[in-house]
Formats: sequence, structure tokens, C-alpha cells
Amino acid sequence: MNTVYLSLGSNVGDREANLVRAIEEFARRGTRIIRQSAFYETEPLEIRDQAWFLNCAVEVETTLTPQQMLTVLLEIESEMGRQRAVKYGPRNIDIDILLFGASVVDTPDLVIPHPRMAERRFVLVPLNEIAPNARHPLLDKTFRELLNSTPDKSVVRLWSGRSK
Ligand code: PH2
Ligand code: MG
Ligand code: MG
Repeated sequence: MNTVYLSLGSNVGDREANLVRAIEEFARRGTRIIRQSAFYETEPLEIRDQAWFLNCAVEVETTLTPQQMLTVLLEIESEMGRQRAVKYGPRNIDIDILLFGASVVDTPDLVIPHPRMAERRFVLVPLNEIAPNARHPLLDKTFRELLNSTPDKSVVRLWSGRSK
């Protein structure tokens, strides 16, 4: 059994419903949801001229291998109608594997730990909420330390829900 950290994001359609549905889809596929962060509204990085995202982080337990996990998340993305038009561009759902136990994977279609996670507050703020003391296997820093030392200054604010 491995503990896996995922980052989810959406900036098209009903962002909140998209995150909720993606998490439910994991639970239906033999992956146990252990902890889930709040939803955060985040300033878009890479391509700045696009809608703000909702992001969250989830801790899951799974017996799947990293490759099988990738297959499952691509399946969920495609079932939810994800279009891959522009790299870093608008998307209704994006699911990324951040960490997979202590595994280090470097293949053309999958790199773990996620190579840009230490430069992204939209990843580190939710992660720090659910697992501040978990450790990055290559950088040998906890998530709290990564958040406190990231050069990223982009806006990440707690999302209070669609009714407000
Ligand atoms: N995802 C990207 C590019 N930029 N910016 C924010 N705030 N949140 C994201 O999830 C995000 C992004 C590509 O995966
Ligand atoms: Mg991504
Ligand atoms: Mg992705």
C-alpha cells in the first residue's frame, strides 16, 4: 500500500463540481481518500492570461503502481471530457501525481516527484494544509519547509464556496 499525494485543478466550467467529481471518481476506483484539503482560488501560473483556478490537494492510499495510477487519472480526465488543447492552458480538470510513497519515477510520460511542485504555491499551500510534515524524497524537505522557502509569490486564497 502506498500513500500518494495528488494535486487537482480546474478553471473551466463549474470548478467546484469538477474537483468534487474527480475525487469521487478516485474513490470508486479502489483508491482510498485519506485526507482532502480545502479548495483554494489561485492565480494562474505559466499562462497568466486565463481564468483563476480552483486547486486542492488529496492524500490517498492505493495498491496501484505509479503507471496504473497514471492510467486511472487519465481515464478520469477523459471521462470528464478534458480537452488537451493548449499546454498549461484552460482545463475543466487536471489531476497530477505529486508524490508516490518514496518512489522516484523518470519516464517520458510520468515524472515523480512532480518536477515543478516546489515552485507553485497553488500546490504547496493545499499540501501543507493536509501533510505539513511529509517529506519530499529528493529535496529532503518537508512540505512546510518547501512552502516557506518557495520563491513563488502568487495569490492563493481560501475558497469560501459558490454561494458567496
Ligand atoms: N495548472 C497549470 C498551469 N497553471 N495555475 C494555477 N493557479 N493552478 C493550476 O492548477 C495550474 C496553473 C498546468 O497544469
Ligand atoms: Mg498540472
Ligand atoms: Mg496534468
